[in-house]
Amino acid sequence: MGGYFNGSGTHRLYEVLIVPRGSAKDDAIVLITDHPEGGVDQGPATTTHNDFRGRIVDVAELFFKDFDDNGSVDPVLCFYIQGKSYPYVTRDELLDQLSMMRTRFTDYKSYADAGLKDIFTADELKDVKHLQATDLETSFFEFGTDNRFHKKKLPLQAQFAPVFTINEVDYNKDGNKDILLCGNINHARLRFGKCDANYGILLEGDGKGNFNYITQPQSGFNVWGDVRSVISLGNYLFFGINQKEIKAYQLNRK
Ligand SMILES: [Ca+2]
Ligand SMILES: [Ca+2]
Repeated sequence: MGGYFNGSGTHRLYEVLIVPRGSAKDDAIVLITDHPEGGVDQGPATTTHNDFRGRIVDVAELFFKDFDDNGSVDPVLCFYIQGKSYPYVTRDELLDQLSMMRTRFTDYKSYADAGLKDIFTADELKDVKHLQATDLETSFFEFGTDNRFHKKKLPLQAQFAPVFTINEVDYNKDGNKDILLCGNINHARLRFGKCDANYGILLEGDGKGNFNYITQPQSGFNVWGDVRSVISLGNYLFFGINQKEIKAYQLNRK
């Protein structure tokens, strides 16, 4: 097998390893992300371009409140299209969630151009809670000498699918941290489709906060499915993938 990493689709492990960790000289490094599938997350998480990006002009917004007063919060995710904010949910989904909407939108046409203020009354929108997501890219934030984080773009391949795991590796043993991004979502709603173009994206760091994509043939990674955890044990990387066996990779000796 070619590539820096060899892996197995089963529990077998291939020989040839390395995967040194923690040996890098690095500045404080933080990757901040957030999950498109879960609406707007608070705190560190992951993000991606994916299909959401094409829908966003300015921001994605989440309005939430117990609109029908039944004890459960009703989230309404909205995207901007040509400058106007529209709910992400379809009419059917909205009616399933809020039965009071059945009389307001008796057909699809009436809902087609409806914005938030067309759906809810001013009284209902009073006290509504509001969150915004202005950037859905998986990005690198470098901690600068000014004690502030500065966003730096990652290669386009980092945006191919939602990222759920970030692991530091130093695959070429040059002392500079490299990062491995994994993720994917195969259970996205039909109108978004699958986001599964991440096969284990290895980005080589130059120690100065810049990262270059290492092609899949070069890296050897060919990880399919929804990766939700990657653990490094010694010279091995173990991949926890939804509804699949654990996959293991070893770093080839150079
Ligand atoms: Ca409710
Ligand atoms: Ca390195």
